[in-house]
Amino acid sequence: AAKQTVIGVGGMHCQGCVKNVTNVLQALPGVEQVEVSLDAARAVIVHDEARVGEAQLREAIEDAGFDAL
Ligand code: 9UX
Repeated sequence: AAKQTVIGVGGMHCQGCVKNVTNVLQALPGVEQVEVSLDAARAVIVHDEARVGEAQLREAIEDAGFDAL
């Protein structure tokens, strides 16, 4: 089932960071839609929770060098 998860993202300083976070999240199988906001410092992700869970989303953000809050 598709689920929407909101994760705070720390350490983004420009639209390049936004693009980087967006790309690493979109690369995960099961991720269907990603919206990352620099102003709100958060990522809104629609994903198939049977394929990818919140822990993996957080891990991808951290692995890209940002803080999943
Ligand atoms: Mo912007 Mo972010 O120059 O990792 S890309 S600070």
